[in-house]
Amino acid sequence: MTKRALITGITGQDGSYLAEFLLEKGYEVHGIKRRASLFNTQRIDHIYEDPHSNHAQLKLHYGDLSDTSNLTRLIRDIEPDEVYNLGAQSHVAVSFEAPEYTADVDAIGTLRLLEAIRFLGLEKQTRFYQASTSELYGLVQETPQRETTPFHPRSPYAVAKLYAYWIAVNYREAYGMYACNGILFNHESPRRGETFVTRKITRGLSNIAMGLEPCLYMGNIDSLRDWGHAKDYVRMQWMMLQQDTPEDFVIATGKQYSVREFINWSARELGIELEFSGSGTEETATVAAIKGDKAPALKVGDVVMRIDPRYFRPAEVDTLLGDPSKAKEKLGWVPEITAQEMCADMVAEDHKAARRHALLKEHGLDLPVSLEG
Ligand code: NDP
Ligand code: GDR
Repeated sequence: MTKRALITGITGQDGSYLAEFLLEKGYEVHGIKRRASLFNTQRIDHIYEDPHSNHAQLKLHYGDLSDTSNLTRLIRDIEPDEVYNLGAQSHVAVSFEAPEYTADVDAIGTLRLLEAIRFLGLEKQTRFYQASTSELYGLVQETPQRETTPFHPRSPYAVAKLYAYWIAVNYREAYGMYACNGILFNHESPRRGETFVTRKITRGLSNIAMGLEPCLYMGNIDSLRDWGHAKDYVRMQWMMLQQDTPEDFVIATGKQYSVREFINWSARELGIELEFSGSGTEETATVAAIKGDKAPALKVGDVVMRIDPRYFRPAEVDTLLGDPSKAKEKLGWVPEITAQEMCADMVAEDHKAARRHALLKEHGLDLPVSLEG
């Protein structure tokens, strides 16, 4: 029997990798996409199948996590074996600007899905994965963070995700549903949204190297994160739903680096040595040496990074470091891609795009580069 999966957030970073993974496993994959005024399926266009074909294994449906009747109808029609709830307003800084919307989608959206499954009598049939987050630990109470570490969320996003975490646990305990939380630490890829810190750096420095952008403006570069590759992490999302009993798992690499270190790695991938000087909001990064030909627009002494307090958060999560021992012991999961390899992968893709852009510019086809942070 072909298994059916429903993915909310299929157009996002994780949704796109998970859809690829499940299609390779032979699943019929259904995804919810939002109506937008421009196409928003770039991350899944390569796996898109003509809906007129009877054999299409990937099916997209319009919908939104804020719309109860839409979600209920979709679950009724699809009767999924597995639901992966990856849809969310997922940007921590934006959640301070739009706290109510974030709560509606990230917290109540999760409840809407669980309740639809229960209301339709599918609670013993449909397995549920909740995209929980290391942001739940926020102001950390223990290092490294594991499944038993107390939570202290530090943003409207994290508070909304706390509700989602507990409502998934509650439906498991109250109704015997197979529901689990993956408590995932930061994971990135060339498909990462452009305003998350790693992608902002790899894309920004690649653009600067090719003369498309003047300077990178950053927030708190002392922040410490445990970064993995999204490809490794979606494999674990599926594994969690294949066990005999539902459980929650921390997914992390167990290694921690600063944003400043990530800037240095990215620069080195472009053949640039940086020198950091000054402190606080006066800190800058200057080009100290250049090797190779990946940064034709730069010369020694150019300032490529400055601090802009606009990117500081009202409450910051300064440090996160996960302990993935449970995932390793119970599921045999270990991440295969290191943070440095992931960074190299991201810079390679962003530099390729910047070169393409610069070439078009050279031939008079000057497309604007979005500089939104
Ligand atoms: P993205 O921001 O890349 O993707 C989010 C997805 O959710 C997009 O498909 C987006 O649609 C969709 N979405 C947003 N709002 C709604 C809505 N109102 N209704 C339906 N869909 C909506 O996130 P990631 O792929 O990085 O993350 C996936 C999930 O994992 C998220 O829930 C995130 O909070 C969580 N998470 C992520 C981590 C990470 O490091 N990446 C770590 C821990 C948890 P559109 O494309 O139209 O914007
Ligand atoms: P995070 O990721 O908040 O951890 O949430 P993000 O990449 O946005 O920030 C990581 C750290 O970098 C600092 N920082 C900056 N961040 C951004 N976006 N832009 C900047 O200019 C900048 N300068 C410094 C931040 O302050 C922060 O400390 C991500 C999201 O994917 C969530 O959905 C997910 O739940 C968590 O990871 C785990």
